[in-house]
Amino acid sequence: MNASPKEVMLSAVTPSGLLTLGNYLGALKNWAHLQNDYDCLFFAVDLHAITTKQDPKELRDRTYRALANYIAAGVDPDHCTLFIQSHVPEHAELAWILNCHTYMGELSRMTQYKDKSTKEGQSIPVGLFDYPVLMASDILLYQTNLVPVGEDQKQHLELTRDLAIRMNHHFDEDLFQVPEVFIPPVGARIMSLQDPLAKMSKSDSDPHGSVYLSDSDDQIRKKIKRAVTDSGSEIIDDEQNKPGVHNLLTIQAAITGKKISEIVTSYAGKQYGHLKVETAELVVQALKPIREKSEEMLKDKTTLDTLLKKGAESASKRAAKTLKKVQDRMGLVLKKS
Ligand code: ATP
Ligand code: LTN
Repeated sequence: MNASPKEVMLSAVTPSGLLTLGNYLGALKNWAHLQNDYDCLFFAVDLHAITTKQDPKELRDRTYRALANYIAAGVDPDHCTLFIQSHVPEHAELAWILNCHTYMGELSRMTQYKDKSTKEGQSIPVGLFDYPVLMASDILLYQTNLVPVGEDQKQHLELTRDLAIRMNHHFDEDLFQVPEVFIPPVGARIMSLQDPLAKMSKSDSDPHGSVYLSDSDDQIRKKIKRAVTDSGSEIIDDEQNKPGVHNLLTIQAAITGKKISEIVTSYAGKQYGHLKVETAELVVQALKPIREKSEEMLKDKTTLDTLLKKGAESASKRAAKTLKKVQDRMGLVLKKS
């Protein structure tokens, strides 16, 4: 008897900057953890990256770097499909179709769009507004069951689910799998080291707010030592009144798997300085192997290129199947093979 096929898990990071500790704890670490139980697809969303201004050389380098980071963080390229979004043109094609079923009102309500468009001023690219539709396409093309992401992506996932349900209603219930979101219980929202009320983000203009996966041990130590903490000196977990301390405790909990309460107890009678030094050492130990393996892979991109070619071919076959089904149900005439 055949074992039943594994459910599909899919996720992606935008190569719009160097990946951060937030990307690792909120996303990559969980991908590696969950990958054995699922049929996995992980990719770098370069078409999402260009919704904000990108330097062409940096975009290319960061796209490779993101994929090297995935593998270095534990994603197994022999068991997962790894690829670059723009290598699979079906993503942009299905996005167009989904556009025709998405309402301006729903996209206007997206928090990420509202935040980013404030920064962009008058010249807001249409692509930035449409970003969540391309993301829905990424997910629905593969009949995805589970999408592991950080807290900030929850709203985009809700839109993806709404679109799947809407399209299934119009064109028959089995058109799209309605995906579930997986948000890690700890680490889903790592905050900036300089502003513990703002999310740590790879496109933050202040490099001191984020620990990058490419930072040296010393850079990591310095950034965490300079982290903004709160008034007082007692180490307690109080997100409202001590968001800086809460952030450091969360980072420790996400790395070690320990409960925050357990970590707090171990700091009884100690100062913020202890918390910072020990958090820094945990981060250094967690990121060192990832940085070293990534640099090794990036020295010669031949292996990565071979792997990405194989990944794109396999992803394309799967994506084409869904796209054809959608086109056919909608009444588009299929090209004869
Ligand atoms: P940008 O600053 O370019 O918007 P970002 O750093 O927010 O980027 P994304 O590419 O948007 O990163 O996110 C990739 C994945 O990492 C998503 O699953 C997202 O939820 C997760 N993630 C991003 N930032 C954090 C964070 N600070 N804490 C936890 N998870 C995060
Ligand atoms: N918008 C996501 C990146 C992303 C994604 C996806 C995540 C694009 N397509 C599909 C999961 C599944 C972000 O994290 N900024």
